[in-house]
Amino acid sequence: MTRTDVSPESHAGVQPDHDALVVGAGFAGVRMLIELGKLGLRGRILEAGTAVGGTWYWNRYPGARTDSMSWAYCFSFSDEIAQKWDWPERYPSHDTVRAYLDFVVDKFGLRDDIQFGTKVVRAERDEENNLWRVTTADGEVLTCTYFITALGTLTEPVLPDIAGLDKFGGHIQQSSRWPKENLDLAGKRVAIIGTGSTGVQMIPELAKQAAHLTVFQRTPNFVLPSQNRALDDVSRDEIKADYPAIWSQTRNHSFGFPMSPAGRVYDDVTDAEREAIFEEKWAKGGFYFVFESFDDILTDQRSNDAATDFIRRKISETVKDQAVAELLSPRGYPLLAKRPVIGNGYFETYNRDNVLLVDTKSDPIVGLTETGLRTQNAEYEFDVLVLATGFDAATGAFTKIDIQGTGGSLLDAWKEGPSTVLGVSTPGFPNLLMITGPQAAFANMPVVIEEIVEFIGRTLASMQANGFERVVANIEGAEKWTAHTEEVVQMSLLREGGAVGSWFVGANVKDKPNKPMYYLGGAKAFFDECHRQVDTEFESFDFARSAEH
Ligand code: NA7
Repeated sequence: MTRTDVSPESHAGVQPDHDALVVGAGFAGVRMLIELGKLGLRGRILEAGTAVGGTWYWNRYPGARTDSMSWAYCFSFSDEIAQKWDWPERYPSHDTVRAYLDFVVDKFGLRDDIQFGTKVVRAERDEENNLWRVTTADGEVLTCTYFITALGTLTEPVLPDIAGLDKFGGHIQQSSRWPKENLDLAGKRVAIIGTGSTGVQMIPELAKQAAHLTVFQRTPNFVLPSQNRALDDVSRDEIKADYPAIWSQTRNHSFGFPMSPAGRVYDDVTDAEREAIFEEKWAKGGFYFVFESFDDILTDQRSNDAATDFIRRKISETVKDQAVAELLSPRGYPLLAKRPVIGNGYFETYNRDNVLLVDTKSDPIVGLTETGLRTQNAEYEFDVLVLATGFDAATGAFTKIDIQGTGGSLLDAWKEGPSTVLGVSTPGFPNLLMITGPQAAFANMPVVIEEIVEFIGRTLASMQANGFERVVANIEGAEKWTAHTEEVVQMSLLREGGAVGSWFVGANVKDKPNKPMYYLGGAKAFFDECHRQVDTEFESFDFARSAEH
């Protein structure tokens, strides 16, 4: 860490309107506003949508729900909230998550500090006055000392590079822009491109609503059953009594889940025991299959192969038509090289008479037509096309704001890939603080968000105590963190993600540098590094104060 005193002339005395402007009213923005309040700082959220929710404001497609258990998909900082809020289901739907965030906003009286319908398009650093000048799409200009991004990591959709998208005469609906008033699909022929987490959640619901559903699949995914269920009062009371243990588990788990390590590896058990363990975790549902079965799934190919064999057998048992089951069975890449997908009756949906699976690997898409889609070997007609083709992960949202730092734009700075400390700060952009910026941990997001917000809070508190006004990641710190994010990917089976187009490593977007977009060394290691930064007086950051202090 370096500490600099800035000459008096450089503190010209232009006062910012706000101590902090926060972009985005999802978990990150809301939690940040609360933290700023604790520090006595004047914060304001600028949010493009008309309500809180962040990713859950935009992703309201049929079937949208979290893949994390509700009791761990929430804030831990307020016991009152934890005790007063009742989760209706094991995995909350998008509207439940929005309701939860509304509840938090009202409980803390934050609504007046959120400016809805406000899209930020530019943020320019004024170094001389130590402020950021933030411009909205309506032309409003606001100023702040700290420009804090809470943009979400899967925000900017990627549209497929398919010929004739403009030729299609029916309706095209991108999944994360689903209309609030919903789409009436009754009696319609619907098609969907994309079988990632979004497509897998949506497909069973679309199949129920539409007259016919055609699914265009390019790469089959390892889909684990959620085993979602309603929670009754007894389970809710148990959860509420258990919160201290839940928080302790989430903070110590590699992916921020309230789970314990399996405590065993591949060689510890016989084949029959292994089968029984997989069976039990499959029945338990969701990520338990991955994180509570064997601790070497990510590092021992045999362990990974055993898990993937088991999943393929489950697909074959569930789907009646074995040709369809085979098309749905992932092969040639390890479990976790792509983010595993959690489904709700996904494979069962292919037993319906009104669902058709088209494999676009063996019969590639040629383009859209006026009435549907043509592949090399066939033509399909439909009225509505749903695009669930993914996101420009981690950096995508930053490309939509023209962020100008001391030496130029953020886009230029990240041309070869992002370089940050903990995804929080990047050299050349003083007082730009990012909550889950690129290279932050990938894990259960509310848990990661809360740690990062608390880390930013500790940084700002330390600055207040020492009279500092500027903070920025130093180049050495950013280089070190970037090298470490790459190193951990190489050390695990995640290194195979690039070959299968994983958005973890930017491989799903044309011309994007194939660099880790997240820190994949585990949430616990990430949190430890946050704490180590505090303990070393923020060794990867530089601070400056005005000479007036
Ligand atoms: P994903 O996981 O990136 O999935 C996108 C899907 O779209 C995936 O199946 C892609 O196939 C498919 N895709 C993309 N472009 C095409 C084209 N041109 N043709 C055919 N298929 C295509 O995004 P999601 O929204 O589902 O999930 C993102 C995260 O949101 C999720 O993990 C949760 O954290 C929430 P591919 O696999 O590339 O062959």
